[in-house]
Amino acid sequence: MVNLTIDHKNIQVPEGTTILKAAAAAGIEIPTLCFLKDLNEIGACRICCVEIEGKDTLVAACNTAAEEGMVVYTSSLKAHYARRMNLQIILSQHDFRCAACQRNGSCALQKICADMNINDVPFGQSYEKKEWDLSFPLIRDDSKCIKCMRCVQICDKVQSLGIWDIVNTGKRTGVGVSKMRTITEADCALCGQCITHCPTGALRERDDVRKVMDAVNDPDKIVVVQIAPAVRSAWGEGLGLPEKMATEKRMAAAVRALGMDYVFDTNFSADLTIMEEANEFLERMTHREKYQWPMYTSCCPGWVRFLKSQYPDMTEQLSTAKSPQQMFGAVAKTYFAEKVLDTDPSRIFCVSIMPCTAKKAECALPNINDAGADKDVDVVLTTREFDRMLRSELICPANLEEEEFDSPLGTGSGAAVIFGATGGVMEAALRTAYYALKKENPKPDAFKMVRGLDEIKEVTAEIAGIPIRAAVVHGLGNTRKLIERVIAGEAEYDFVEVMACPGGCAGGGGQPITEGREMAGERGSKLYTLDKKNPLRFSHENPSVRALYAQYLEKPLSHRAHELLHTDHSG
Ligand code: HC1
Ligand code: SF4
Repeated sequence: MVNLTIDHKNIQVPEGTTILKAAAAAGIEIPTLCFLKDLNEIGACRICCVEIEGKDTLVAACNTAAEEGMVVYTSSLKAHYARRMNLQIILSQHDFRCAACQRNGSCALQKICADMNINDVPFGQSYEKKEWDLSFPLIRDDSKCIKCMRCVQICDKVQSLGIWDIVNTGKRTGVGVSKMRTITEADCALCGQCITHCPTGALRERDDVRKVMDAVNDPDKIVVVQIAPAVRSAWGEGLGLPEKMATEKRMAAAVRALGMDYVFDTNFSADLTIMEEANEFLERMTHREKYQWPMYTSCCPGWVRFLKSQYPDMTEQLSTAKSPQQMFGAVAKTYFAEKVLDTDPSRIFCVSIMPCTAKKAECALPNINDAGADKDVDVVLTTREFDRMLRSELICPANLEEEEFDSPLGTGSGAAVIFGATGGVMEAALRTAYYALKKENPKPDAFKMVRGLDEIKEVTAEIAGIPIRAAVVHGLGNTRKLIERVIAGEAEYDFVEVMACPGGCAGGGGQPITEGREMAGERGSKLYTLDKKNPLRFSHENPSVRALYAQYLEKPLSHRAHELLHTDHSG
């Protein structure tokens, strides 16, 4: 242990602890901009500079270890003025037209400048603005980049893709797509983790709010909305809504208040996915020799992009089941249009609210549209876009009464809502596989060993004498490790769930930005609570899914089900 004082407080910390952590342990918060715990502790922004008694130069608190007898001042005159000056230098290279920035209100730079009472920039301004394909779901704006390196580190160390790197030299040094590629040439999975970890507006999603409002205002369009499982665990964060107000039923009311015609639930089609995917898995197990193993889940489009670019030979190992988002679109524009509304599918405008940026690319895949209309899902909005849309349409959810989802595509089980947390798809699938093999339900929580935030979870579930070797992984770096182990023959599985984002969709790249806090665990817990409270715990018991099979699809893996609900991932 080492003893030191920070701002006159005596502190004892283990050897090797940084000044930043030591201060935090004593309740002293040193501001930072580039710091990302365990990933980016490089002192690049110099905002965390502190003064140490007896030393002429200031040090960065995030990468300087506390030493025995150190006397640290976090806001001495010298430290305070250096911090201000460093901020002003950053601002001199930053387009600070905050009023017209997507991150207005959630920008770490804006907040620190406000906290530091910065009201002038005594230097001339100069920043680069490079061309970018604005139709791509992920947008980089160099004029907002503060070269903190967070995106470089998250993409490299957590997602193992290394899409970003330092580019150019001298005064023009900045961050851009690595290896001289454009973003469309690079293998970006579109997970959006670089967006949620960017402190400013340098990275953002393509904003599709206008397209949705145009459809709402088009009298010929019937706007049908689906809400992804994980969105309900986070939408209130971006609006400052107290947790008890941010319910799924109040979200349904808010969607209606926006003028949408039908509010449905991706949980419905997550149950449908389980019916198809669990049966596909059992089918593959019956004809084991015909397939490469393991079978991988296919509902996360970031993961599917990753697999197709990094391990293209393994594409056939993906379940052919479309994601719940795409199954929903296909069902909305066939069954719902024909059997419920008796209308032409081209009148239906299908909007998804997703915690995800990769879903924007998924709905545009050429081979994903089977309902006969233009696209099965027309527009995907992230949770952040949904929150912005509510604000710009002057809707205050706190003033709305809770409302039910519409029927019939608005009913989902507890097994479906946990799709939004890492392990949830596997747990839901095992619940239904158990029923398929044993003709009776397991205890609803029988497979809870796949929950939690461990990097890779492995379990062998013995059902009706058949051992199912399952694994669950989240984060693409962890996924690469798992695949490499399988390739090397060090691990063998039958069924693997992969989610590209750490924590699963709860930590998705389209969720509200919570600077300095990883929220996936907390949001995931909310989803497990919703599962527990739901009287329906099994996908195969969803009455709306049963009706869909009885009236339209016949049975899982039927010819019609294959046409509408499966894909060969060739798009
Ligand atoms: Fe997900 Fe999924 S869980 S991929 O994270 O399979 O986005 O929430 O909607 O499609 O259900 C996302 C979440 C979501 C799909 C489902
Ligand atoms: Fe990397 Fe994901 Fe960002 Fe793409 S979206 S650059 S894969 S972190």
